[in-house]
Amino acid sequence: MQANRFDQAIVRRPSNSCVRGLRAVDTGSPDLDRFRAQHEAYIQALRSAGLRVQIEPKSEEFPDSVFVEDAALCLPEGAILLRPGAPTRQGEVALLQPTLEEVYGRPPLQLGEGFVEGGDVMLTDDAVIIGLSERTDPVGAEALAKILKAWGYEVRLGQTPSGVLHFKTHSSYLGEGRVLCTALLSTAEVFSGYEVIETAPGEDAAANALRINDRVLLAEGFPQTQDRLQKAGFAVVPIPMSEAAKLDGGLSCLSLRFRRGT
Ligand code: CIR
Repeated sequence: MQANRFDQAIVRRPSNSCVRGLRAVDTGSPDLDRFRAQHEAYIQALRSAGLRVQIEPKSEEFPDSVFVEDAALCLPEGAILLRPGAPTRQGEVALLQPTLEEVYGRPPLQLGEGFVEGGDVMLTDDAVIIGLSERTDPVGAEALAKILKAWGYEVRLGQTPSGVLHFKTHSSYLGEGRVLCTALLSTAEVFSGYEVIETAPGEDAAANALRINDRVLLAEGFPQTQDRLQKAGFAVVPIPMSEAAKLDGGLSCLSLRFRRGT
């Protein structure tokens, strides 16, 4: 299966309330105008990569709801509503339910128990890696693994490094058996069998990249990692991400990407 071949995406506009979004370290709140402009540039980048983008309205009730990736998992076989570990984010799941039902033409499956956030779930060409974290617990990971195994996926459990929000905060699947990740994750057992490309020193925040079809979207401002990816043969598109980054958000968090049918 080609994990990075997509034709659709779902995004949600940033709300005014995003200034109250969760963050591990407060480096200031996002500038709303700049965040909206960067979000628009992100949507355009998805379209340029060939995706039809469904744009959901902003939700003032949920400050972190712009980060749609965490509330659901979308696969060719169907959508799964997840259970975010952050209490303030749990209501985001119900917001996505009607959208996913409409897109797939049937109700999404539900994760019955435990907690999983989509930022901890990495789809590769031959497996799904679930990283245990502060937001994703073993009960949730097992519940998700059960659904995925029934669909024929190999599931690997990994560990999100302590102090790191999500597994994919520090890693991305680049396709063709290659993974981009920080030095912290580069020796992880869960990546055995994959070719690892490390982010450059001081550029950990570049690790949450997005391979979509023929290109890699990379957060702007990480020239050495960009160079490494280009030397490895990838067409890299830099995307401004300063405002989402203030809320610990990266490129993957801002969309659900998928294609219908295998
Ligand atoms: C949070 O802490 O939940 C949000 N402020 C950021 C979520 C980022 N999501 C992701 O990496 N998948």
